[in-house]
Amino acid sequence: MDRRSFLRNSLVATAGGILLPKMALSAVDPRLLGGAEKELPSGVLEEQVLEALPGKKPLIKKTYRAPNYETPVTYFEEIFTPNEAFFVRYHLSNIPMVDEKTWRLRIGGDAVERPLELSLDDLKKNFEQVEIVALCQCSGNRRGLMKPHVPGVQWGYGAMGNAKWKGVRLKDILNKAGIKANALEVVLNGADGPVLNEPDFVKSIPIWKALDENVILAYEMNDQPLPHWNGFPVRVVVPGWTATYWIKHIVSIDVVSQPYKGFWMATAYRLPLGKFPMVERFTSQETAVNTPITEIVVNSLMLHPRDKQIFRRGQVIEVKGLAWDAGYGIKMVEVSIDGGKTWREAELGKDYGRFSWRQWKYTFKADKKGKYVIMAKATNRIGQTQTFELIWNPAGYHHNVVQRVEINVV
Ligand SMILES: Nc1nc2c(c(=O)[nH]1)N[C@H]1C(S)=C(S)[C@@H](COP(=O)(O)O)O[C@H]1N2
Ligand SMILES: [Mo]
Repeated sequence: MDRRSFLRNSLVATAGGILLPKMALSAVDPRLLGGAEKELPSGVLEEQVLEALPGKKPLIKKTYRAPNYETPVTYFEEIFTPNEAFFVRYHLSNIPMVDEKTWRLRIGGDAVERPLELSLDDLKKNFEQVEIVALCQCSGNRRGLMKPHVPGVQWGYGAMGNAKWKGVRLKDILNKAGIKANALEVVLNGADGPVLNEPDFVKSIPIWKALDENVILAYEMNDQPLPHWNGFPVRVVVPGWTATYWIKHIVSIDVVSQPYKGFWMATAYRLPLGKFPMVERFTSQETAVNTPITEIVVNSLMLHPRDKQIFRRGQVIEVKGLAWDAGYGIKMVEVSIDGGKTWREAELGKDYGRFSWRQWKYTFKADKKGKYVIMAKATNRIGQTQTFELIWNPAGYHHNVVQRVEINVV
């Protein structure tokens, strides 16, 4: 956003302006961290508090300027993450409250035939409405578990959420504006911006991805208008790709014929080439050594049992959690109760669509006393699976190491 609108808006709603109640000054209850407490750097653990942003439930505060708040894993028992508990991630601290009446979406760029300006009413009335369930996961989810540790927000397990998104297809809007043959990328910018001279958070996606029928501009989340902190009034939803491309408070979309070279594309959100499996590539942004992050890697989260939980001999133990991938679909989740020596297939829950996470469970009777090391590993329909060894990378992305949970049967 430009400097004039920054001055106009900054008094209203910079994240820094409001004094918030601290919900707890002690460390966050480990039950909300789902085991991440074992691996987070110690300074991070001690500084963590639960704090409620306006309109939100108390979430695990990581940083306040810019606002970065993690969802306690207890909310992941529900298939749809409640809007008030959905995680919040920002790079910059000038976050204006957008008025839906004056909000406009500008479509332009050198590879567009007819630049457009749309109001929220235009979006809702003149384009087909679609709904899609999709997991929104930060590229750096679980960064705090990286060893050696890397700089950046020290997320545990909760920088993600699953929601039902309603909106219009980006492709319908681009087609209305008319795309020239030389269109290469689509540049996305939101209403938030820097406070000083940091680079504005602007992202691009390849034109072929922008024209994918699953990519939408969403104005509803779980049947409600988007919460302010999750992109009111409209955000981009790029199912299957990490949330860095899911631009909130979207105000401009430019179809361009040249690779977009801003900081958040050229420098940040990059992976070493060849380290991770990657089907959907962003070739116009690749260099000889690295690539922008694209698809979410196959992953799972065990919600039960909890680490160090104690059970009685003869008790039936339910191992359960979630599994997800970039949208190929989860084929199976295998569970081990003997530290990885043997594996059994878990039962998959209802399928809410290929971009949604999927619940799974496996029950067994604990008929021996002693320690059990429980593990869960998801595999998708194209054969991708989770790793046992961390694939370390300097920005701390794509952590999908198989979890180990230790319980005691007495
Ligand atoms: N306008 C804007 N959109 C943004 C960001 C941002 O800083 N500004 N961060 C992105 C990143 S990296 C993530 S992980 C998601 C987080 O979405 P959420 O805050 O709704 O959970 O928003 C994305 N969209
Ligand atoms: Mo992110």
